[in-house]
Amino acid sequence: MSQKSEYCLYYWPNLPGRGEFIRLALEYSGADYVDICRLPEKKADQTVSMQNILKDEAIFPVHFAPPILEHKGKYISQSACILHYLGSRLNLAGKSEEDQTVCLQFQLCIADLANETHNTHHPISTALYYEDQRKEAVDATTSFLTHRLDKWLSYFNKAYVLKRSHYLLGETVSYPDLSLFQAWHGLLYAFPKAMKLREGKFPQIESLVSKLLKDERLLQYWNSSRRIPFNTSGIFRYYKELDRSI
Ligand SMILES: N[C@@H](CCC(=O)N[C@@H](CS)C(=O)NCC(=O)O)C(=O)O
Repeated sequence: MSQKSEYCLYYWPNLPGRGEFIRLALEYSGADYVDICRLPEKKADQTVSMQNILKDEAIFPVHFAPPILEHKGKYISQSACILHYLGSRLNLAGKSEEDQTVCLQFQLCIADLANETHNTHHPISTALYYEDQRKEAVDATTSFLTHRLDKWLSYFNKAYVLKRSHYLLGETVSYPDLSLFQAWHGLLYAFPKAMKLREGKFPQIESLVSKLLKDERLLQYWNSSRRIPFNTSGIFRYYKELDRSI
């Protein structure tokens, strides 16, 4: 165990990215955790320790990329898998196995949306800089906004319509609610013009977001310096040339 907190999150220190889906669940539930790469005293060293986990052949299973969660001496990666693991432990995945499966399915869809959004600014390769694929990024963004954004938002919205509730599982907040909240804000940040055109078109998502924005458990974190604002790193980035009225 790297430290004394119950959970330890390894993720890049300066971007919300996929780590934010995990942070939101940990924060909302008041879990005892440390965001290890953001510890002020050892930021650089801890990022190296994260990279060492990825290289360590003594760790099974092997891990491909952050976010990585450490709990009780074991490591877990893949954001949806981490949240599935945390969901029942943090009381954020309903009460039954069926609820847990619903949460995981929904979270995997959010992970797919995250990948597609990332592809808008990195359509050629994640190994290249944005600046090396700017032209293609405009085409990829046009296609995403034209063909995919409404399809995804309609899908998420429909789940809440069918449940007739503010929350995916009905009564209480589950981790995919928090992730959708984050994704919605990410889309508003990355594509303000396109999202403006969609104002009022996905009322259930908007109602989830406004409900959560009144929830003290979330607000304490949302307004704190622990939350990393969106920026031009990570999944949801703002680039003027990709901000299209489509
Ligand atoms: N499907 C994975 C994606 C993980 C991922 O792409 N992580 C990024 C940061 S958000 C990374 O550091 N990738 C390094 C790489 O792919 O080489 C998840 O949801 O956790």
